[in-house]
Amino acid sequence: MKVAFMGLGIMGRPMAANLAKAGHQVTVWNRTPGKTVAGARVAATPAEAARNAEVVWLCVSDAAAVEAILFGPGGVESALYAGMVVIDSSTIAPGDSRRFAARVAAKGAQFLDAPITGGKSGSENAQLVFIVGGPAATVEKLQPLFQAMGKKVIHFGDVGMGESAKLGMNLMAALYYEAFAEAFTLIRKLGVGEQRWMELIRASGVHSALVDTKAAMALAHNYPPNFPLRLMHKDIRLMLQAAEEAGAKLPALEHLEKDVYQQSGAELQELDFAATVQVLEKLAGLTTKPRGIDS
Ligand code: NA7
Repeated sequence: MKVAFMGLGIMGRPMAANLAKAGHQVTVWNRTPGKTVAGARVAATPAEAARNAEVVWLCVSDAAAVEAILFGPGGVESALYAGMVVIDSSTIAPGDSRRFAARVAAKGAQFLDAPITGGKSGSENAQLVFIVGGPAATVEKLQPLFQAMGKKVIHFGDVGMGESAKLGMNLMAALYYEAFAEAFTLIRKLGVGEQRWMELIRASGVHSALVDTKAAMALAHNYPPNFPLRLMHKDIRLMLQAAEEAGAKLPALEHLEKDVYQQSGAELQELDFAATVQVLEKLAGLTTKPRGIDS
């Protein structure tokens, strides 16, 4: 298929590369020039990338970025035509997805939300899970593209429902990691051996893939960004906003945002969100100095 891919960040670049690798005709655009993808053509503007594309795929930081790419100067809007599909893998508010869908539909094109989970490694290894909202027939039509980048597609209904489901899932990731981080801080203060304690966690019912990945970072005090802290903070704000609009109260998440994420300094923002444990370590007077991953 002819695909225009917008946003070559941690997640987007490997996604575009996997589309090209699977034989699709890919044109890429990124706000900051200079980023390239093997086998893909580079366009100077979103409109140029989108011209003649069957599908426009976005994966950018936030709703402001999606809006700028679609409707800003040199945006995709001028290239929209009836039958074209715009699909957005950014995590944004469900209401923003619906707003963009209405504007895209005014030009006869379709908009789907398809946020992703799997992190940097999932994107690189084409193991992403797509969490999709939009017309079922279009989801079906896009299967070859989903397959080139991921391992699973879960369809939740109308536009915006993918984002809603993603926010619920990331809420668990944020709080679950916080549970680990607080427990890890406590056992260090109590003098329990870290490696021996991990043996207990791995043998117990609280063990999970998330603990495996993030615990290795916390043990090494080394946080290469799989999912950057600033983006998890953005998602937590979206969850709290969605909860307020829907009339739900999320006390633990409110505390996490205020007491941990708001206290994370500028130096932590580009690190993986596992680096939030450093806020707790500082409060507890524990060292946060990097050490070898095997120590
Ligand atoms: P990154 O690695 O921070 O990449 C963000 C991308 O978004 C990158 O290509 C940025 O371009 C682009 N961006 C950011 N703001 C804008 C604006 N205003 N206009 C155009 N493009 C913009 O994020 P990830 O790849 O980890 O994550 C992407 C999404 O998936 C995000 O919603 C996550 O929550 C999930 P740049 O190179 O900075 O010019």
